[in-house]
Amino acid sequence: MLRVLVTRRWPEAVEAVLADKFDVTLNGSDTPLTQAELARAMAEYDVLCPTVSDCIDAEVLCGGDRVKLIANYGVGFDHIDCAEAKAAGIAVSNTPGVLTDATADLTITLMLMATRRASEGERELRRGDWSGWRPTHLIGAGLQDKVLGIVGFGRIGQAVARRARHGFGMRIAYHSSSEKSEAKEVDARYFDDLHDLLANSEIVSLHMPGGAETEHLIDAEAIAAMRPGAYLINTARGSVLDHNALADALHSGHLAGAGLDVYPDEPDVPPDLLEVDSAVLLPHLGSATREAREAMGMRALENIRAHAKGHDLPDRVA
Ligand code: 8YV
Repeated sequence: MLRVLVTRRWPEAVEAVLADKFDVTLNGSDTPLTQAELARAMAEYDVLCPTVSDCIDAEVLCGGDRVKLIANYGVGFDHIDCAEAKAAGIAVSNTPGVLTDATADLTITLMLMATRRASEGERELRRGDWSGWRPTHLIGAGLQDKVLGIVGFGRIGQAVARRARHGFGMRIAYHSSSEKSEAKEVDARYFDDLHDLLANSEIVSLHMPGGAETEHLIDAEAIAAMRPGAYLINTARGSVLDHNALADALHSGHLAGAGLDVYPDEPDVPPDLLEVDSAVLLPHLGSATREAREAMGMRALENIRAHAKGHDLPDRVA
């Protein structure tokens, strides 16, 4: 029976199915495993199931040669050194598709919270500072007819576009490496140049993968290219955005607001942003629905099953 290490607790229903089929060890602690523990696991288990809070770097991968599958619990896999895994003969899988709706819903949540100043208002109310209704109190921006610029038009970017277009009457624009046929369904305008997209959008939402290729794609220059009074939403990865530049743009008022779910060094949050009222800050909740988290576990399980039978992995990424 394959020995499987699950680095963080999964929903109980999925753990039960997994434990029925494999010899499973669950990290029951509330904290992630250390790098040394992860490295040791490479020698002690056949399958490793990490999450975004584990850094599976070259040093970890060199810890032993027993693990032959890394079945990631999540769609993004920039926390895994896939080139090194491939060189070591370790397969890597992810869980695409099953968290698309949950993440798109949270993106819309952030967009509404930022444009309607929801966090700011709730903080004011809880402090006891609300003096009652008045015509000019906490005025935000409506979404109807606004241009939503989507950077990265994959599954999640497209799901956000559908919600924004069909649910809120927004106009959609996008930037990605090539034009996508799915854009027709939402009448989306393609921008080959990222800065052109930024300059033409009132709200920008980031949906590109993390990793070296997209690191700080949204830097000070990109933020300067955004329209004065625009909003920036990030449910992709913290690494894609220069948070100092964002904090400056919020402080100066160049941007009217931002909604963030991800950060470069989680669980740390750039301190400058904590002080800005116009930043809505959530703790990486993109896939945090019962439905998505169970489906993610089942999807990881499908990959482990395929691996156990010597079949092709349904979701192989390396
Ligand atoms: C997951 C995510 O919950 O799937 C992803 O890439 O960012 C998430 O929302 C997280 O990665 C769990 O590993």
